Amino acid sequence: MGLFDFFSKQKKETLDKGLEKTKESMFSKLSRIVAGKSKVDDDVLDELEEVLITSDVGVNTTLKIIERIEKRVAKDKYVDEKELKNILREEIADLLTENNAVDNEDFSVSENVKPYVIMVVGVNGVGKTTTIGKLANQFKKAGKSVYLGAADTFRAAAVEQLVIWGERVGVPVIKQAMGSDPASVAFDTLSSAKSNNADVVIIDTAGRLHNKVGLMNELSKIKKVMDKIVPGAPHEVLLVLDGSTGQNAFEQATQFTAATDVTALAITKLDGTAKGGVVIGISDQFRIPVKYIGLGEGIDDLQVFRRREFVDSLFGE
Ligand SMILES: Nc1nc2c(ncn2[C@@H]2O[C@H](COP(=O)(O)OP(=O)(O)O)[C@@H](O)[C@H]2O)c(=O)[nH]1
Ligand SMILES: [Mg+2]
Repeated sequence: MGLFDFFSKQKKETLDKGLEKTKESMFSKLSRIVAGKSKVDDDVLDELEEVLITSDVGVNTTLKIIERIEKRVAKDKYVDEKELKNILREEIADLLTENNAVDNEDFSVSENVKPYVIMVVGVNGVGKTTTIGKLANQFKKAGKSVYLGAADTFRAAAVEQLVIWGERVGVPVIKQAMGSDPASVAFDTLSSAKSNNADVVIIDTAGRLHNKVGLMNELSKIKKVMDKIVPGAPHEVLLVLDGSTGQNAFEQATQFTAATDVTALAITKLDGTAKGGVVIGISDQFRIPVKYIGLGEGIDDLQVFRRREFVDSLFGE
């Protein structure tokens, strides 16, 4: 069982509320295609395919889902809207869980690895700093001592924002002047964390994807420096993706995972978007696990992604 692994009512409410728009959009489309029909025929399947694709599930994952449904309704063609919803829910849940029977947990911070280092990457504006603040809060609440490193030195506002999160959560933020070497900030952060016997370090970075080689070099340099101070660091490289950008998030996941060794994904801003289906596609298409989902700007609006819970919330009771 993970550190923060209790699924409270409040968490479920946050999840349900966050997925509301995706749900509404998906189900109004679904209702339309099955209205007045009692049979899942080729037309219904074609339209279902369109619903899933326009809900940002992605073409490959959609085709897999349709194939499963085709097989399933082959012998039992007469279904109503409620049954179709149920079939869809079950097939999506099964698809997402079949390769990976064990559901996600929080980052397992081992007592033997000190400090446990998480490097956070992703393009500007996706929610890296916010996710770091929320994560730091979760670790702190679990009794861990946390250090944050402001290695997004590209913009002054980025450093400032992390400092504000540090104050809010009550954890130290190691920073340097804007424009300084990110690897040097990472060095300082890991050194301080180590000498203070901290449990967790989270490093913010700048993600400038316009220059892939430059980004790759910068991230490798930061990693190399970390490994010198804490052998094996970073223990996790968390790629943050903005779920509200739909297929763009897919694209970014493809590019970043090619540029650096990403170990986990976080998909943010699922509240306020109808593109939440992207989580289904990304979770199916990438072998790297979606660990966290962002469901709002608040400090508690970050949850461990659990596939079954997610699908259940999306499809209601
Ligand atoms: N609604 C919503 N907004 C978010 C979420 N995560 C981040 N944001 C907002 O997205 C904007 C950019 O976030 P930030 O952490 O600065 O992104 P960064 O540039 O990647 O560090 C900020 O206004 C955040 O409040 C989320 O899960 N939901
Ligand atoms: Mg930032």
